[in-house]
Amino acid sequence: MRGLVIKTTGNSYTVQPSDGSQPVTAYVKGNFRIRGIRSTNPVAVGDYVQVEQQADGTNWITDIEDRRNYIIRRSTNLSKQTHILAANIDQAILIVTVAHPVTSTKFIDRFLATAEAYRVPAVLIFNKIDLFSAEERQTLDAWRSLYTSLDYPTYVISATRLNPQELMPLFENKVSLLSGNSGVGKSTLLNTLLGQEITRTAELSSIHDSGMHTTTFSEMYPLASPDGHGYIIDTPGIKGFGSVEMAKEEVSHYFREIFRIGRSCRYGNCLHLGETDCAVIPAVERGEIAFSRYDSYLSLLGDCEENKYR
Ligand SMILES: Nc1nc2c(ncn2[C@@H]2O[C@H](COP(=O)(O)OP(=O)(O)OP(=O)(O)O)[C@@H](O)[C@H]2O)c(=O)[nH]1
Ligand SMILES: [Mg+2]
Ligand SMILES: [Zn+2]
Repeated sequence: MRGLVIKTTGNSYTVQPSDGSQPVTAYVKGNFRIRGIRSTNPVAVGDYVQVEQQADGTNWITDIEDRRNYIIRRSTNLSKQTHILAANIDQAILIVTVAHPVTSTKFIDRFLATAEAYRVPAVLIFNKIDLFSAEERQTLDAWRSLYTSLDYPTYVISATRLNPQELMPLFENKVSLLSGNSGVGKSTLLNTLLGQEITRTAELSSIHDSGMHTTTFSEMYPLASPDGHGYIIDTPGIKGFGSVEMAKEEVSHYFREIFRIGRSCRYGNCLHLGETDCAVIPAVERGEIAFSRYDSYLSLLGDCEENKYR
């Protein structure tokens, strides 16, 4: 049968059969490898797999369908081994608050750039609007119109007063990854959407002595929607979504407007740092590119410099 992997533990997987029957526990043969990926875990949450039942009743994963996308974490900085946190993500959702606590635009832009790099559609949810002063509301409006102008879907909510049906269409029939700074209201929103207080079953276990691998057990939580089949992924590893290694030349590809305008620069490899006939800097000066976006771009570029000897 075909199914969706909704939970991984050390050596077993929970698979939700595509026909809607009860989830089953399945195992993976030790020598199972996916072409071209050196990963510490061959199967990840979000994978569509084939499961075959043996005569003794045990279920084995025999095949994995090609992934649309996946989010990885390098096991260690130096290692080429990677750990797949989740596969086939439909959208990455960032919860943002302009105050209490303030989410920096650098953090937002880093998240958006990472989502672009992984080819995962990104969505911004602005939360805690019940708390804002007039000035904070102005900031909210400015941020919202900036990101809307870049074609990112935005929502404005108050998670503590939310009727879950309001946001259900955004989550329904999709696998969503939830991210955001501490205190922005992720758990509040999650509990509302799932209709229950979820226990944090995502466990983190590291084998520090060998320095070889870190394992994250991931789980997708089903939505509390009567007929929808949406899932929300929330694991400790995914909280760090927003830090991916990029080559310097690549960074501007993940800032939509900088990429678009940068195509008019004289040099194809222009980093928009003051090169001759750069189209980006004049666009920043004219206000066509928001200064905060250019600033975030520079900050991400700076990170690449720092990491170049790693
Ligand atoms: N007034 C107000 N308070 C909110 C809102 N959403 C969340 N809160 C409160 O903000 C606090 C933090 O919310 P959490 O849901 O725990 O935040 P979190 O993102 O899960 O934080 P971490 O688990 O630390 O990452 C709690 O006291 C919530 O009740 C909102 O829309 N309005
Ligand atoms: Mg929380
Ligand atoms: Zn340029």
